[in-house]
Amino acid sequence: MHIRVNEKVKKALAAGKPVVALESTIISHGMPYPRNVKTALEVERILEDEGVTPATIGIIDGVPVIGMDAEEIEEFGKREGIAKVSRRDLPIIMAEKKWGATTVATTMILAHMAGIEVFVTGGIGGVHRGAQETFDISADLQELAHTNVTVVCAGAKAILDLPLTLEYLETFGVPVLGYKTDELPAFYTRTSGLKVDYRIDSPKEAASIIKMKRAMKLDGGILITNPIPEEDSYDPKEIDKAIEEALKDAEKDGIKGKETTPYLLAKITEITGGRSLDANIKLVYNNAKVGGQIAKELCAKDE
Ligand code: PSU
Ligand code: MN
Repeated sequence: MHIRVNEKVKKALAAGKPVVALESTIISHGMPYPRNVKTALEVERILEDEGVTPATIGIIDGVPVIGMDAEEIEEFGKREGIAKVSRRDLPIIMAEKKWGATTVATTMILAHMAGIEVFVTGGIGGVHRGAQETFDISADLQELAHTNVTVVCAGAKAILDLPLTLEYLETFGVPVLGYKTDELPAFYTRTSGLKVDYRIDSPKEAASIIKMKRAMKLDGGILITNPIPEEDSYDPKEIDKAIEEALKDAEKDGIKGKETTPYLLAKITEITGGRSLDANIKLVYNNAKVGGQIAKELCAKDE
């Protein structure tokens, strides 16, 4: 095996105890230092409080680490030049023994290799606005189409084309579930005006769907979309304005490909004077809680 699973995670998995995977692109390309590190450690604490073992995944000197320790997370948060690693980048970064931050796609791949079924993050990548011209569709969506991991997120940011993202997921057979909502949440806001396929109202319901899919051998992920708490959510008009401005700046600066998402995230933080970052952090905490509960239900013995 080319991956390193930390002892705590190994033990929990062997004992059939709940483990939740966490990504590292959100740390090194999604949030500024030092709040990225603080957030990553707090997410782990929330999971531990739920009785769940966290496994933050990142690539260190070419080795995918399933469950980085606090020091490694700290280094991930401040080190310059860590590559953003999606599926296509993985063999290169590993062979060349580099550091790499795992996207949703790569975290799913590595979590699945380690035997982890639930993964918590903020937002997934999707079909970008203007993809009809640029073909910019995140590899996260193909990973959801093929890899058996349940991803808990707060929907997708309106930097993306949300209706096309849902169409794409439908085509590739990915169940999109709303957690206590009928609508796809739009990351900073609870609503998008778009319906999800199904609403679920408890971690138990999520677990029973995951188990049924597993029993039927229907490969691919499940997307659970959990809206940001009301009190932390952002004014939709205000955030839309910030997103429009960020998109214009990206075009002006000629930003393309894998740079697009990190650029837009940083711009939105800048434009909102950091307030979008507060919302971003809160929604990740909220997802950790729900994802932890789902992981626990999955491990619970059937009555
Ligand atoms: N969306 C967010 N925050 C993030 C990301 C997406 O709201 O941090 C990160 C995730 O790691 C995701 C990646 O997998 O960006 C998608 O990048 P791309 O669009 O280049 O596939
Ligand atoms: Mn892209």
